[in-house]
Amino acid sequence: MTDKPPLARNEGLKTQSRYLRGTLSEGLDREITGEITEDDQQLVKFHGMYLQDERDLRHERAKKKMEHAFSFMIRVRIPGGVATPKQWLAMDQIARDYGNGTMRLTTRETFQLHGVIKFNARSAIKKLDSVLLDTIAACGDVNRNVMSASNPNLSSAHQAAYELGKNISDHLLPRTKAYREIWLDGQKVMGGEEAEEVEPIYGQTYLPRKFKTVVAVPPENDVDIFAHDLGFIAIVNDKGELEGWNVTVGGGMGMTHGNTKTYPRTADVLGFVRPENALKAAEAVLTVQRDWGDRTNRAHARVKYTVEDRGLDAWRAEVGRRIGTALGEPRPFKFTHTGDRYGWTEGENGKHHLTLFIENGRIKDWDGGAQLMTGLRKIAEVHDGEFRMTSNQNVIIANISKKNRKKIEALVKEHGLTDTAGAIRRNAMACVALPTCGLALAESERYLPTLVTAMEDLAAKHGLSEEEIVVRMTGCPNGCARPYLAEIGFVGTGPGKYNLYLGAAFNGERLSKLYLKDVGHDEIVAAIDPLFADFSKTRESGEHFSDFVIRKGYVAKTGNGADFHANTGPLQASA
Ligand code: SRM
Ligand code: SF4
Repeated sequence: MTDKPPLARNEGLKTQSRYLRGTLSEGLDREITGEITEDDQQLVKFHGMYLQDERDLRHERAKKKMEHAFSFMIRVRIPGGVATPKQWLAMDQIARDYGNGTMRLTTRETFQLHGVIKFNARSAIKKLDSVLLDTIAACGDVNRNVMSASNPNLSSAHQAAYELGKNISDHLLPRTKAYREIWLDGQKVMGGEEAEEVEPIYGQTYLPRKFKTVVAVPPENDVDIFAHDLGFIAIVNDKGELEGWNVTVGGGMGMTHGNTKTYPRTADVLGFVRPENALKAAEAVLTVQRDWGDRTNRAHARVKYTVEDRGLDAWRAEVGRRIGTALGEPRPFKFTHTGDRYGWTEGENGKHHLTLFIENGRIKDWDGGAQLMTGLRKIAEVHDGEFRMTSNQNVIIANISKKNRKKIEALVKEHGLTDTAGAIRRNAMACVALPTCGLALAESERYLPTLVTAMEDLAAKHGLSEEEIVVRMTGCPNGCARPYLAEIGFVGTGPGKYNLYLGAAFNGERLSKLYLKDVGHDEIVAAIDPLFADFSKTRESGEHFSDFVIRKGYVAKTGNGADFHANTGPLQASA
């Protein structure tokens, strides 16, 4: 008999945590330090927070023998990215009272706040609670914030996508009372520590790893469905009626440089479910992963590896068994793009929507530049619709009444908010990286705007100024801005150095391949220049840059790019 490998350390931690309590409460009260214990740092993630430190200050503080400048990053749970004006105003207030005075719209349709010191964390969460927002399960080994198609045109399919996402989010929410107990009223529920709480879906060890769910409405793939553990693709018939959902499993971005056992992977289409079975399908996929996922090695614990290990047929059979009916054959679908459509649109309900470009999702009043924080606050003060955060780090001022349109237009202009940007910039995203992300190897959010300017100069030189090219950057290989699904992707390898990836499909269905390793700014510009020149001269009509680099052999369509796994794209429905 072979010895079973031991469980990962976090498994024991979860078991002993009394449903995610650990010693968090005591740690928050410990006045001598801004830190919490290492174990509690793992547990606090399930409560939507990360303990970070300001990396720009590390050196200086170390010289003065001071502890790191610790603070929490707080991630809010907002299914489908829909927030009311009142909630926006509360977020704005919390950011200014307790955070670093800015807000971050993430790649998963929600807000993040940075710089909230431990002693202010409870006040911040209480303020969130007062507008019915919370942070539970925004991070941790659970189903995270569920994203749904953010296009506000509000067809019935878009409405159904939002409702499915919201229902999945509610249904798969941890039931522990620890969140309320620790952050809000402090009341121990039913005797608190001794209470026999049950997590009916998760059990006391929750999931092996994070789990991400999205809902898409073709032809838009704004949620980047193939990047996620679980996805639903709306199947709408010719009459505009929702017939059901194709279910996708096994997408994920994270990898580790030099470790070929880790890799990004696009999700596969598992099968089709009728609307009444969609929630059951979500629970089934999650519980299959709960039971089959690898609890011994966290680097191998995402759904994508379980799909590779067990095979799609086994997954299909087991998910069908748990739903109580076999999955149908996947239905045909077609995605055209992943980006947002900026500017004004009118919905079926006659209301207006304005999609604003927020560079890298950072909302702040820029010195001598756009006053994004103030402008959006003023809009929230008069807006009678809602805000919809997009998975491209932008925001839609949605459902604007006729009487408000002029007022909002004036505020947009006055504060330098914009629905226009160069073609590359408006298709670009960067993860946070330095100075807050503890895993960053290189700059991302603070550097990409400069690189985009250089790339747009090259585009102009080659007559490509209007060309939509998806560009994404991350400060490490974890893939938080989904760089392996960008036509041009940059992944940090060390200070000022990036791996350059090319060739992911414009519609998000195919991964990119490694083109150059460890290149800095000048080398990147030198590499892009001839590619743009050739593209400009020899592209075929309507051809996207990523299809061009494959056709011309700059990178392979299939197979590995250096440390890449050979997964070439999702299994498509046959039609
Ligand atoms: Fe991420 C870890 C930021 C979307 C894959 N991610 C982190 C942490 C928490 C760093 C850490 O563990 O200490 C980053 C905090 C930085 C900071 O200072 O704020 C972080 N991730 C982000 C955000 C804020 C990027 C952004 O600029 O918008 C996104 C927040 C999303 C949200 O609202 O929930 C964010 N992260 C993603 C995505 C994209 C997505 O989900 O669509 C991915 C790739 C998809 C995936 O999960 O495979 C992603 N983040 C990771 C990973 C790699 C996971 C893996 O399977 O290997 C890590 C590291 C980890 O989990 O060990 C990570
Ligand atoms: Fe941090 Fe890496 Fe995610 Fe960027 S990709 S936010 S550097 S973990």
